[in-house]
Amino acid sequence: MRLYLINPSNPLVSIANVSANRWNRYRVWKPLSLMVLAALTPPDWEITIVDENLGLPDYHSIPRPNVVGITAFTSQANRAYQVAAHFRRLGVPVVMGGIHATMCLAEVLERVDSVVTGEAEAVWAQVLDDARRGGLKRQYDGGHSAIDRFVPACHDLLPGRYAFGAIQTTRGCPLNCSFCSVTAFNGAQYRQRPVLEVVREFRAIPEKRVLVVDDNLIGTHPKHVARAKELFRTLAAANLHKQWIAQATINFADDEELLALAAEAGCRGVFIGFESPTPEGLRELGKKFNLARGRDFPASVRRIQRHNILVVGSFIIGLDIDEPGIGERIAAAARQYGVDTLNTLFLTPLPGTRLWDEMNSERRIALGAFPDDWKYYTLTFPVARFKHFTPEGIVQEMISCNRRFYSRGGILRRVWSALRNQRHPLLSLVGNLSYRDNCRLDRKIYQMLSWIR
Ligand code: B12
Ligand code: SF4
Repeated sequence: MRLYLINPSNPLVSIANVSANRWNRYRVWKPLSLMVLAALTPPDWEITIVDENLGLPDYHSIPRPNVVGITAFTSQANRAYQVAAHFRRLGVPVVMGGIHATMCLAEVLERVDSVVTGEAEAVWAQVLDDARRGGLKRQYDGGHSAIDRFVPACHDLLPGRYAFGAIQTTRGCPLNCSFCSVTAFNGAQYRQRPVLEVVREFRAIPEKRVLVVDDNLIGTHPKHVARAKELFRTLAAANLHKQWIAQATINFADDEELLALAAEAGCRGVFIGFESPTPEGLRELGKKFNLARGRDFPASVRRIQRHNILVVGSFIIGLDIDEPGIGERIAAAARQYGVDTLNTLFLTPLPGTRLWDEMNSERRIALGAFPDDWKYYTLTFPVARFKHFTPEGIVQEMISCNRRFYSRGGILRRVWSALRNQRHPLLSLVGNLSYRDNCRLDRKIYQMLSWIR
C-alpha cells in the first residue's frame, strides 16, 4: 500500500523553492506533522513525504498512491485543495488534517474524502485501516492526545536539503492570547513529553541544527520550568553537539540557572513574542503574561544574550490602539529592547481564534473570498479592516518599521555587537539578511495592492 503525505506550498510565502535563493535553505522548515504521521503509520505502508517547498513534483508522472494525506495551515489551504482535486480525479482517496482542517471543518469536508480534526495520534492507524478496507469515514476526531501516545517523528524520510531538523517536546498553552490558535487547537493543558524520550529523539535527528517547535518550551508554571531544566541538563549530559532554536515566553529571562542550562544544552536562539510596545496593546491582545509588574524588557533581553543566546523579537502591527507612526514605534522598541532580529506581523484574524470571532462579528474581515483568499493569511498581508489605517496606510507602517530596523547601519550595529560579545555573529548576520530579504520580497507583493478590496 502506497501513502503520500503532502505539505502544500504557498507561492506568496517567501520560503518557496530552496534552489531559487541561497537564503531559502534557512527558510524551509521540515513539516514535522507529516514526519509524525509517518511514524504513526503501520510498517506495511510505503510512505513518501512530499514537501512542495522543496519544489513542485510532477504529480502526473509519479506512481499512483493508494491514499493521500495532506496537511495545511490556513495559508496553505487553497493549494491543498488543488492537490486534493488532482488525486480525487484519479480516484485516490484524500485525507486532510492539521490546523486548517480542524478550524474550517465544513469547508474542508467539501473538498476531500475524509477529515481528521485535532491531533492524529489516537486515530491515524484507524484511518489507514478503514482506507485499506475501502471504508473511510468522512470525519475522525483525534482531540488532544495523551502524552503516552506521542511517538518520535521519522527523521529520515525527507531529503537532506534542510538547514534545520525539527522536534516537539510539549503541546498546549494555557495563555490563550486573542490572535493565536494554539490554545484552541492544542488545548490549555501544557503536556510535556518525558525527558529521556525527547533526548533519544534529539539524538536521531540527522541535522546539526534543530528547530524546537514547541510554542513555549519552558512553560509558565514553576513545575514546567523545572522540567525544562531537567531536559536541558539531560541534553547537555548526552553531549549531542546539536545547536537549537526555540520559542519561549519572556519568563525565560527570569532564571539564570535555566538560561545557563539552555545554553549548555545547545540553545542558540529564542523567539519571543513581545507583540506590542505598549501595555494597552498587550491588554488588547490578551497577552497578560507580558504585563507582569516590574518587567524590564531590555534587561530581560540582555540577560538572555549574556548566555550567548540570540533573541528574535516578534511584534504585531495594526491593533485597534495603534495609531499612525506605529511602524517606527515598534522598530524603536525593538532597538531599545536590544533584540537581534525583529519579526513584525500584521494583526490577522485566524479562524478559530477569539480575534476571528470579534472581527468577523464586526464585519472587519477584508479579504474574505474563501477559500481563495486564505493564501493571504500568512500574517505578512493586511487581510482585515484596521481601525486607524487604510490597507495602504498599514502597509506603509510595516515598510517603515522594517526599513528602520533593517537599515544597513542597524544590521551592522547588531552584528558588531554579536561579534564583540561572541554571540554567534554569523547566525546574527544570516538572520538579519534573511529577514531583510523577506521584507524586500513582501514589498514586491505589496505592489499588487489592488487585491485589497
Ligand atoms: C513549526 C511552525 C511553523 C514552521 C512550519 C514548518 C512546517 N513546514 O511545518 C514555520 C516557521 C515555517 C511556520 C510558518 C508559518 N506559520 Co507556523 N507554526 C509552527 C508551530 C509552532 C508548530 C507546528 C508543528 O510543527 N507542530 C508539531 C506537529 C507534530 O503538530 P501539528 O502540525 O499540529 O500536527 C498534528 C495534527 O495537527 C495532525 N495533523 C497535521 N497535519 C495532518 C495531516 C493529516 C492527513 C492528518 C491525518 C493529521 C494531521 O496530526 C499531527 C500529529 O498530532 C505552530 C503552532 C502549533 N502548535 O501548531 C505554528 C502555526 C501552525 N503557524 C501558524 C502560522 C500563522 C504560520 C504562518 C502563516 C505565519 C508565521 N509567520 O508564523 C507561516 C505560514 C507558512 C506557510 N507555509 O504558509 C499558525 C497557524 C494558524 C492557522 N490557522 O493556520 C500556528 C498554529 C501558530 C499560531 N500562533 O496560531 N510555522
Ligand atoms: S501567543 Fe504564545 S503565549 Fe499566547 S496563546 Fe499563543 S502560544 Fe500561548
